[in-house]
Amino acid sequence: MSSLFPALSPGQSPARADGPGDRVALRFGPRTLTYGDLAAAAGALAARLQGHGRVAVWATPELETAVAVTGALLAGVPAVPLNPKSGEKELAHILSDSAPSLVLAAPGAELPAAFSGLERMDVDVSGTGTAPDVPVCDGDPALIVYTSGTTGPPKGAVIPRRALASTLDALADAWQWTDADVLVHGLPLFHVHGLVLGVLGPLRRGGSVRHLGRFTTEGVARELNSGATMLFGVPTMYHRIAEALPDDPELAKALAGARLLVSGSAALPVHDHERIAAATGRRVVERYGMTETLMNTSVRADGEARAGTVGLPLPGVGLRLVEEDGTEIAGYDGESVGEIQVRGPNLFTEYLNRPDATAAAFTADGWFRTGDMAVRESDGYVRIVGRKATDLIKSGGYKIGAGEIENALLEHPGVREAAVTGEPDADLGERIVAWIVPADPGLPPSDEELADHVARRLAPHKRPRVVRRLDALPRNDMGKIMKRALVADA
Ligand code: MCA
Ligand code: AMP
Repeated sequence: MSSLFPALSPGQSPARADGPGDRVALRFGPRTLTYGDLAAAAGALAARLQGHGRVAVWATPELETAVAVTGALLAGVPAVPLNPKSGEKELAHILSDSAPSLVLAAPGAELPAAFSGLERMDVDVSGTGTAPDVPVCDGDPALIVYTSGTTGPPKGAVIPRRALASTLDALADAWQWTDADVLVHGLPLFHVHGLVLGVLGPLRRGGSVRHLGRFTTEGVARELNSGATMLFGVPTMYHRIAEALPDDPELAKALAGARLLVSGSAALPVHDHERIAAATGRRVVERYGMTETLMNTSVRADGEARAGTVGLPLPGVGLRLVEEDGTEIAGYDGESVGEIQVRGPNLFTEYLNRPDATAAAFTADGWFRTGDMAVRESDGYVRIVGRKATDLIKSGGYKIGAGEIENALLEHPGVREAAVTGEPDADLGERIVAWIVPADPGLPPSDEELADHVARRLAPHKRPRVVRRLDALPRNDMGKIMKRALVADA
């Protein structure tokens, strides 16, 4: 197949007056790499990675992560991005499930004990070398990204090279995304949004990305006011922007001057969309995706950004709404709710080591079941109205399985029973609520202790923000916890 990154191939860089190799590809704080630098550093790394099966990447929000993943892709070696804040249980699971042959990390990065025994390779962003000419097929695995389900530990979605290429090219078409674009974002680099769209996207276009290290409204304003053209964020980030806008004229000016503001990973509340539009004259464009499918729909740059809608299926993506009994909903009536099912070159190939889960994720005729419920408006726009599984929580744009947190809570000696739900939160979309029955009612574990316990075992973003203590959990005749009763009583 053709190269994932034409701008990194010798002699094929986009023809621009400023010389292709001298153009800035990546900027993380004060550190930058031009396309020439990146070709040399990722090329050198790719040469060192030859012959490796699968490599883990300690995905800190730094240049090294971008070089590591680019180098692995140039070498045809699948990369497994890891959350550098993953707790011991989560990390142990991902490492044993994905069985990487080494871990790539920034020099000086401290790796937890879970890595002992695994070879470490430091990423040298000033390395010089040439990527080997390796034969790759478009169905070859490019990334393995771990994603939570309702129960059990996260599953590794195997994302092929063709999915990266097709989703990024479809977005280029929808967003008129070119090598002239300079993207700003502060998203984490161990998920599809920040890594695939936010780093590999600009590199595939031959444009640039400025990563903020961590999201702040000040950083967004500074970059959009000094040459950046696009912003990517999760709704929590746009909520914080909407909150800051009334007192921040620099931020309002920055957003007003941007070419494109894009939100995804969760629903952008209509209130935040409208507040941003009123303060800046700009409407945020929503796109809808999933780790397993990359991007499915988007509002186009030249289309109408209607609050609460995620636009039209992207080029190449087949999308249908299906009723509970499998009947397809043909009409675009804005009312009939069905599950979104998709197919196309943007899809993952399998869950690593989980043929059962892979089979269950697809219909007999090959469509992927997203679990998201939607309607289609008269012009075909998709409006997402909910999710099939109440045990999946979207908090800060992260998908979090209730079962995973319940299992972690039950491992705490002070917890006898546990149930986890999500409840509406203006900032996070949903916040994680832990309902627990203490082992000793006279000495219940504190909120902080349980939050720390989950953060240490799984990840900080999976920690409960609220803990409620009960004498017993409501159960039906079969002994199953009735979560709806919990939420109703709150
Ligand atoms: C707090 N912290 C703790 C604890 N309490 N650490 C350990 N133990 C504790 N008990 C730390 C956190 O680690 C963090 O550290 C800091 O306190 C703040 O944490 P938190 O409140 O959770 O974060 P926040 O500031 O509220 O973060 C909001 C956020 C974040 C920036 C919007 O949620 C975020 O980055 N979301 C992006 C999610 C995303 O990219 N999803 C894409 C997946 P420190 O201060 O050091 O950070 S979905 C996807 O990819 C699909 C394809 C799609 O459609 O996009
Ligand atoms: P993840 O599995 O973490 O990749 O998250 C994918 C899920 O995020 C989807 O199944 C949707 O539920 C949700 N999602 C992503 N983008 C949007 C959006 N623009 N609006 C509503 N939900 C979204």
